[in-house]
Amino acid sequence: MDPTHKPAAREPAVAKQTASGPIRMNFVTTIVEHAPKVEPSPSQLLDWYRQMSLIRQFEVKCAQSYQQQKVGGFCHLYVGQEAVAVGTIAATRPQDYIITAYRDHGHAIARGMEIAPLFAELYGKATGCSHGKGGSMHFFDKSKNFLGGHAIVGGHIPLAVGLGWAAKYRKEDRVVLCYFGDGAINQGSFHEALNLAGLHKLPCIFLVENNGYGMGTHIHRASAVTDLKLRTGDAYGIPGKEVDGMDCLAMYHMTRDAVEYCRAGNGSLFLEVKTYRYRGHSMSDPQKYRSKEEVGRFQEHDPIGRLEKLLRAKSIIDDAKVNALNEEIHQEVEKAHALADGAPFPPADDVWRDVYANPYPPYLKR
Ligand SMILES: Cc1ncc(C[n+]2csc(CCOP(=O)(O)OP(=O)(O)O)c2C)c(N)n1
Ligand SMILES: [Mg+2]
Repeated sequence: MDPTHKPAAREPAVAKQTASGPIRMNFVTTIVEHAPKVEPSPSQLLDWYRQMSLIRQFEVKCAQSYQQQKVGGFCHLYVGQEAVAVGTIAATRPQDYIITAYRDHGHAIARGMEIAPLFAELYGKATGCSHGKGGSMHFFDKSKNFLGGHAIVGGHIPLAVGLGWAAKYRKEDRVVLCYFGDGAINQGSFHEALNLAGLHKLPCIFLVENNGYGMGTHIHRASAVTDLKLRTGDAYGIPGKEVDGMDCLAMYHMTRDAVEYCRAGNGSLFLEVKTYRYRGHSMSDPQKYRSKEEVGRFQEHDPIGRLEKLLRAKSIIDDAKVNALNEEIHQEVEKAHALADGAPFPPADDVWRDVYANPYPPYLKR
């Protein structure tokens, strides 16, 4: 190589023609803050605190139930990441689509799904949100535009692009919020999907919950470029931004801006959310790849603790209110669990249902 060679100067931001008209190529990785900052009300803050606490207690009960062998299949807990689902979904409208990967309990609860059908789904019961056939990784509620719960890493990202395409084609006022883990970033599906979203300026927010690990592999051992927010601007014309995923308020404000940006027809966005899972990858993870000290360092920034501190500083809650709220949530979780526990399993011939959209006659048992 010529030692006098200097790399070419970076191409300046220019207007380029795309399939859907001119866009400004975005080499800058921050997005314009479009929406005026609207501070959440005390009741909203309290509601988010409640939701995060409900997710955590739900997950703790899931872990217990799993150990009692009530849960079939895999189970990936969301403990530590609660602020991401709660803060982001709070900034959406009910018509916006939510689609996520297999660590989906928090998103389903933040979207307003009842927890009894979620427990029932984990236990394989007929009253489960997916009739007991999906399990932990396939929570789903069409009525709430919560479109899963997907087990294949990166497999749902093209589906999110399809949803964005449909919304744009039908001129519907909808935004798609698509969550995935840092492990999905190097999947081909991610790159194919983001290329199309960038090309057609689809109303999609791609949100990577970067918890530092894909199963037991640290991101630095899996990715050539670990500053994820940089990876879609130059490549696909989709600006990226980084946010503290342990801060519910930061998540809310950032998503509010992002949703406004997409709704205004500016195209897609990519959000890198720095977060951390306190539990293992799944229930059967001995966690040999990290130390207790590392987990402890993140727990010092616990998202529920941080919001609680803010609520106390604003005199919205005190010890008595915190205790009452936690007891109320505990009762709600126990009641929902008991309901699911006592529910029937699906009848055996249910195995033939929900296989095809238009059932093939021999399987059409009823
Ligand atoms: C295509 C595909 N390859 C491998 C797996 C096995 N697998 C399940 S979870 C996982 C790690 C994904 O990590 P990440 O995307 O960071 O999500 P997190 O578990 O951290 O939420 C892998 C490799 C899979 N489900 N799908
Ligand atoms: Mg991860």
